[in-house]
Amino acid sequence: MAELNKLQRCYHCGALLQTEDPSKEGYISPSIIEKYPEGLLLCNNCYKTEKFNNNPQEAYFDADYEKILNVIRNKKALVVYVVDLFSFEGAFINKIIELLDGVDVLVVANKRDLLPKEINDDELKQYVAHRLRVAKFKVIDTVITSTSNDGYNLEEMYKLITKYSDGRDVYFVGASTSGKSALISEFLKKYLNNTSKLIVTYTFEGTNLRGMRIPITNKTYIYETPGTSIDNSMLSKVERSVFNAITPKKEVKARKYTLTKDSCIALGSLACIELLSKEKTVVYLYASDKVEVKAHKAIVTDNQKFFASIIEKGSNKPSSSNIHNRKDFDVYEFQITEEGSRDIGILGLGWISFVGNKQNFRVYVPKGVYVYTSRSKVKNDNK
Ligand SMILES: Nc1nc2c(ncn2[C@@H]2O[C@H](COP(=O)(O)OP(=O)(O)OP(=O)(O)O)[C@@H](O)[C@H]2O)c(=O)[nH]1
Ligand SMILES: [Mg+2]
Repeated sequence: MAELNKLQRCYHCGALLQTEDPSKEGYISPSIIEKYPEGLLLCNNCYKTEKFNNNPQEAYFDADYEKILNVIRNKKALVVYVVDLFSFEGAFINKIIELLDGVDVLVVANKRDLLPKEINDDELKQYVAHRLRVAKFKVIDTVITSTSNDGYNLEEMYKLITKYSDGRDVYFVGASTSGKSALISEFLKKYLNNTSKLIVTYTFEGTNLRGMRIPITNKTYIYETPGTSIDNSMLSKVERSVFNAITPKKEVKARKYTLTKDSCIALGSLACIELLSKEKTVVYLYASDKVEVKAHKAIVTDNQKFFASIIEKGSNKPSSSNIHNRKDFDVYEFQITEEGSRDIGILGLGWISFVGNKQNFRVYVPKGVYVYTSRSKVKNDNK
C-alpha cells in the first residue's frame, strides 16, 4: 500500500524543510532536525532573521573581493579608502581591515557638503580618526572631500594620492554609494592621458568583479574596485523611492526634540528611538529633511498601538512596503555611561546627538540594520 508521509515545514515561512541545498528555500542544518525530531522548526534563513536583539551585523563580505585585496597586498599598492561622512560608522568590514593590515591606506571622507558648515574639518577628522580606531583600521592619512557643487578639497586629495602612491598603483576601495565613482569622474575631468594605454573596464583577476582601470603612467594605474556590501544599512532594506528620500541631498540641519521618560521619536515609519529612563533629554536629529519625524508616547507602554498606527499604516513618511509590522524590527537598548556629547546612529538613516546623562534608550530598526553609539560627530554641548 502507498505510504503517506507528512513533510516538515518551516514554522515561520512555511517552506518545505530540506537538508540538501543551503542555497535553496527551506534549508535547515541536518543536526537541528536530528536534535529536535518533534520540534517546531525554523529554516536556517528564518532562524537567522527572526532572532531579535542579535548584535548589529557587519556587512556581507564577498569572498571574491579577497582576491583583489591579496593583489593589493602583494603589489604594495596604495589604497584610497572612501567613506560617506554622513553615515559610515557601521560600514567597515573586519575581513577587509585585516587584509589591509600593513598596506598604506589614505582615507577620503567624502560628502562633506551634507554635514553642517559650522563644524570645522579638524573636528570631523578627529571623529573619523576615532571611528577608525574603534574599527582597528590603521591608515596613514585622512582628507575630507566633497564632489558636490564645485567640489571640495579635491586638489588636496590628488596631491596626497600622488605623494603617498609614489609611483605605485592606486586602488579606490569603499562601501557602495560612498562616492568612489563620483570622485574618479571628477579626477577624469582634469586628467590627460599621456600614456599609450587606454582607460578600460577591468575584470579583476580570478573574479567576476569589475571596475575601471585608468593609466597614470605606462606601468601604473588607478583601479576603481566595486563597492563593498551595504546590506547592514537602511539603504539596502528599502525600495528605491525610500532610498532616495532618506539619502540627504543637501546640508543636514539638526532638528531639536525633547524626550521625557517613555516618549519617543519615530523617523518616518522606518525606525524609532525611545527614552526609557527619567532624565529629560534634548536630542538633535540629523537625517534627510524628507524623513518626517513625530514625537509619540512611548512604545514601551503602548507597543501594539504604536505599531498599528505608525508602522502598519505607514502614516509617517517615508514608509517602506518591506517593513510593516513588529516582526520586521530588531530592538536594541543603549545604556549611556559616558558624559559629554554622544550620538546614537542608524546606518544609512542618520543619528541623534545629546548630552550623556546615564540615559537608557531603546531603538527599533528594520532587521539587520546596524545601530551604534559613539562620541558625537557634531557636538551640541553648547546649544
Ligand atoms: N551630497 C553628496 N553626494 C555625493 C558626493 N559624492 C557622491 N555623491 C552621491 O552619492 C551617490 C553614490 O556615489 P557613487 O560615486 O556612485 O558611489 P560609489 O562609491 O561609486 O558606489 P558603488 O559604485 O556602488 O560602489 C551618487 O548619487 C552620488 O551623486 C558628495 O560629495 N556629496
Ligand atoms: Mg561606483
